[in-house]
Amino acid sequence: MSDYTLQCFLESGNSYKPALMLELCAADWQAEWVDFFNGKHKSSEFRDQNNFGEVPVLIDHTEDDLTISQSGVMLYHLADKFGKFGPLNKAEEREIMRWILWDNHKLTGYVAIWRFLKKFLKKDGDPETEFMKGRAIAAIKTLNHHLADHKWVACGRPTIADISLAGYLFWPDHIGIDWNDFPHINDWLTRIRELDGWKSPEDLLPSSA
Ligand SMILES: N[C@@H](CCC(=O)N[C@@H](CS)C(=O)NCC(=O)O)C(=O)O
Repeated sequence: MSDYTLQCFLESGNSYKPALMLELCAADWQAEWVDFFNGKHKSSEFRDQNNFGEVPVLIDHTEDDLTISQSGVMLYHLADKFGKFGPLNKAEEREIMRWILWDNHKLTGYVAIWRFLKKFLKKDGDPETEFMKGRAIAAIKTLNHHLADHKWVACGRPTIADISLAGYLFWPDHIGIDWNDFPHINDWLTRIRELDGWKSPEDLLPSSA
């Protein structure tokens, strides 16, 4: 058995976050596909391990099958386990957490729903899609502005904050965004792609197709 099991599916940027972290840390891990589009994540069996009924879930077999939900908590756990991409002091911890919380609420929180409505539910142009798009673009502008004078988001090196924020951003075609319009995000995504061990979501996660 591998050291870690990640319950996940390809279409999920939230799954990609811990998957990329596991890969960048050269962890011994396996993906376990969740049949999200048929509602597996809402089954009582799934909710027994994650009461939120959300994907991903990480199981750490090196710690008595410790089961973790929320990608941000997984990232902190893995940073701690591998001594990589994490904070080196309390000030860095606060800064990384600030960005991960903002990501979950304002960036991923809106980009993921915008993409879901547009790409999977084919509701492009509907009022709720337009609302999500407006909120997502506002967050994207904030990130682009910050990256104008920061190579990495939270500290002077890549951290789990970068991994979290980038979760959905390698799919610009799914939302019809052109990163050339947000050049600092474009350059930052290139830097992430250049990290040793980087792989795309398609290379890491099992597809529902
Ligand atoms: N903040 C959570 C978000 C997880 C999440 O919303 N996952 C989606 C799939 S990508 C999900 O399971 N949605 C089902 C729902 O919201 O009920 C995390 O980072 O793990």
